[in-house]
Amino acid sequence: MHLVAGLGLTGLSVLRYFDRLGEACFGFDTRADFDLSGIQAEFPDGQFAVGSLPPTWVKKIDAIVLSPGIAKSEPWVLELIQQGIEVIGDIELFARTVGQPIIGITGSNGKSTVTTLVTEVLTQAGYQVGMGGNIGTPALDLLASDQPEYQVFVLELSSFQLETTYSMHTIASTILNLSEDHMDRYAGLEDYLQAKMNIFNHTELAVLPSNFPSHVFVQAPKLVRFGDGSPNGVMHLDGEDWLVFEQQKIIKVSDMALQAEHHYMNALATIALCSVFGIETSVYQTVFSCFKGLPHRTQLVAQQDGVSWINDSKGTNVGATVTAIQSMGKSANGKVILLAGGVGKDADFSDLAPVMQTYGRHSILFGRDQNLIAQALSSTPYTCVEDLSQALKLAKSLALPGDVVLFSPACASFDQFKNYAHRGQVFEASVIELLQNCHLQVSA
Ligand code: UMA
Ligand code: ADP
Repeated sequence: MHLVAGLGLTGLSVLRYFDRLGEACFGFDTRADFDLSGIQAEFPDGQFAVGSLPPTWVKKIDAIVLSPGIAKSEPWVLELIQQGIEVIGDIELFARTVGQPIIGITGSNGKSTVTTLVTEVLTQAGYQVGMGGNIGTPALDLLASDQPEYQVFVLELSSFQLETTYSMHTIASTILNLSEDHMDRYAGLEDYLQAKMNIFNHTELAVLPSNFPSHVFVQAPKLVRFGDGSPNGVMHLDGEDWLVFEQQKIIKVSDMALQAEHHYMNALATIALCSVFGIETSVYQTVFSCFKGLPHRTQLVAQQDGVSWINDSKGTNVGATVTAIQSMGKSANGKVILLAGGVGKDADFSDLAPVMQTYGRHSILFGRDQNLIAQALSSTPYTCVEDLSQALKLAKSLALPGDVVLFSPACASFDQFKNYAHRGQVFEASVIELLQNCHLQVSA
């Protein structure tokens, strides 16, 4: 019997998958306070446990379907592995089930953006596309009976999901970029990279950034690089900057709705991944000239007194926040006031200092690991505050016309918020309230 380990979104999708097949399975969550009532109502015949694994189950388990939030290195998982029990994830089950082409997307940053762009390009080109994975819809839910007959699947895959994925065949796959994340779960960058490398286990086309570590060997029938120094990049031709792919001008950079280096990289990765479908240039032009980015990714919330307030709540690691500071700093007339903090996931925050030296006016730090960020930023001006509301008031008092107040926490959110989206919503609502109140005070 299968043990479905973890009863979050993924676990639920796995339970539904086995339910559709008419296969009984055990459901288990390590959180002792996990509320089983919803799951028990949906699966009245299921057997569920929380806290610790019932010993009577162990000899009946053939395989574990492990949720991404549970590490394979947990002692109880290791014990079962030692007894010869196979550990797979929802993506492995998905890959064993579907016959349609799969495009796989991982990387430290830009995954959701590129997953969405690839989906939009293929949809615009006439394909019925199933988009899922780490982006939010568990992959197995794309196979439910109420779903359309998809012709191609586009999956955003986290390193956690790739740890338990072995046999997935992809028509095209990418590791978009590599910078530290989840160091509370991995021994180091190399360990984290090894998990991500599973995306290339069986791929027809491997898409890699030109600055991908040169010691890493990627085996694939075709390999395409994008970015600086590769033939697929931003090129100055006939007096204009163009995205060029395989010697073809795709779109003038000035015609793209999003302007910044990382947006060009995300677009190039999209073109490389979709190249296996022979997409017309006009399709890319339509998509890139319309795509204004996903919510909570460097989105303008308000402008007042020459100050722009930007929500980048999805900046959940140092690499994402460095990118956001650079792209906001380069385009601003003034300086960046950074609002950062939360759960640091054992990150090294030192890369924030040089970009704040170049582009920053002040950093305002909140949340659990604010002192770790403060240490890294000690050579630049910063203030630690209790919460977001204090951070916003201080930002308002420090900002000068032309400045950008950038909410890019470089951390996970779960010390003070439900998730990054909730954190972004609270930021946006608080900014609007603060600016409205200020306006009323001014006009009163
Ligand atoms: N947990 C336990 N014990 C359990 C099960 C879970 O303590 O038995 C904890 C985990 O440590 C984690 C939380 O519960 O803190 C959720 O874990 P989960 O594996 O149940 O997560 P799901 O609800 O299934 O959501 C997962 C992804 N979450 C994680 O990998 C932590 C979602 O990505 C993804 O959208 C969803 O599957 C569908 O595929 C979220 C995420 O934060 C957005 N991903 C990380 C990231 O992007 O950085 C990897
Ligand atoms: P992910 O799904 O990997 O978290 P997103 O597409 O949601 O990535 O973007 C999250 C944040 O990462 C953005 O707000 C931006 O600050 C940063 N980002 C996006 N694309 C890139 C890129 N190609 N390189 C570096 N940082 C990026």
